[in-house]
Amino acid sequence: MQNVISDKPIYVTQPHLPPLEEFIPYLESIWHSKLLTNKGPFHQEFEHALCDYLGVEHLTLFANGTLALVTAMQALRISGEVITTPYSFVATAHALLWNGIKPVFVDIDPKTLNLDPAKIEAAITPETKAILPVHCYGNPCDVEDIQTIANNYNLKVIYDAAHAFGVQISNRSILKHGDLSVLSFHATKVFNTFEGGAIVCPDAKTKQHIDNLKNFGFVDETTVVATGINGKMSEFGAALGLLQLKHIDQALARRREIDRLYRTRLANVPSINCVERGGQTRDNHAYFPILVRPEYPLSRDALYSCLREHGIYGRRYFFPLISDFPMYRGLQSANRANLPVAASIAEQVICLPIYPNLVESDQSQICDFIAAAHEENVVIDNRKQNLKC
Ligand code: T4K
Repeated sequence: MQNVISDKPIYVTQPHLPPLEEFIPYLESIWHSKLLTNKGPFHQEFEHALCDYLGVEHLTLFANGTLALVTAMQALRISGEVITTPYSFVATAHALLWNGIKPVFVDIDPKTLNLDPAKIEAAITPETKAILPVHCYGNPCDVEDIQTIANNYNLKVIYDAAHAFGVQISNRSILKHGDLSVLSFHATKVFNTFEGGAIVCPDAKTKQHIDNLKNFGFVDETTVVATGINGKMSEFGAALGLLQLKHIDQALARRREIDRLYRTRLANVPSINCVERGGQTRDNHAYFPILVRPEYPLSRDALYSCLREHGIYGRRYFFPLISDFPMYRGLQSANRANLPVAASIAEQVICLPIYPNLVESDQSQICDFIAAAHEENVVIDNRKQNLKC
């Protein structure tokens, strides 16, 4: 384990970009028209193209996923309490606080790592107005059970689908579930527009309302009907998105190969579990999370550090839990005793590098490295902390 795997760092992800020369004509068009933002031609074209690609009827583009989440709550006039998962990126719950909404954390299912529907009902109070589940890593939530609970208690469901670009269940877009679904097109996502996001809406009226909200609440030149925000995607982002759509299938195919190789190579490493896919009929392989079980000779953090020392920058998505951050810690639902599954998974997870340009020999060595840590005489102290690799 003395060898450095790669002479350059391997990060958890690397943005997928089209050939630069293909983007130049789009830039020339923007420079020529001088239309930079505010629903320009690329914005309109990208919305249509994206609806076609994703198999949804209506969506509205945003500058990023976080603004889209904040606006989704505004659009449905959510207040009071919202049930959500602690096992996500912090933006999920921050979107609630920005709206003055109290997050109520509910534990996750040990298999899907998404909000556990069996635990939702116990957290519902008269103040509960909505459920905000996350399709974590692109793995589908239990959408049927969640909808049944929402129907029974008259709750809205807003999916944080930041990881779920292109995912389908039963050959249908997962984004069609719930009242709204929110996407992220951040640089680190499967599909990127540098920064970007979108809200998938059920009908034209909702889309129009959100279109107004993301433009300060203007409905015409002189009329403002709501306390809107500036959430608009620029023409630059929309143009890049249009071009990215031409390459996305190839990128997803490469991700599928990487996912398959990891699963094959890590299958026989004791105490390393690859998180199972969730039965989606179309996957996006957005992340490759492994769980480092307690029986593995190194602690999760020791393996994580050791990988870093060898230039492999996996990430512990999602550690710490959102509920452990200072602004959430004081909530009753943030008590770890309430969230045993999420707390345990957060202590075990490492997301390994996955992106279309990941070189097979590098990936192979990452797998060898993880296997070797198990097989070779790795020197550790009793608490598995001080690894010499
Ligand atoms: N909901 C969920 C469930 C989310 O996961 C997210 C975002 C959101 C909502 C909010 O959506 P946005 O408002 O972001 O659209 C990253 C991303 O910043 C964040 O978008 C993402 N989730 C989260 C899971 O991961 P960091 O702090 O881990 O990113 P960073 O900058 O450390 O990047 C990771 C690695 O990627 C770097 O080590 C190198 C590589 N990288 C990154 C960037 C930004 C590049 O090679 N080039 C780049 O430009 O949060």
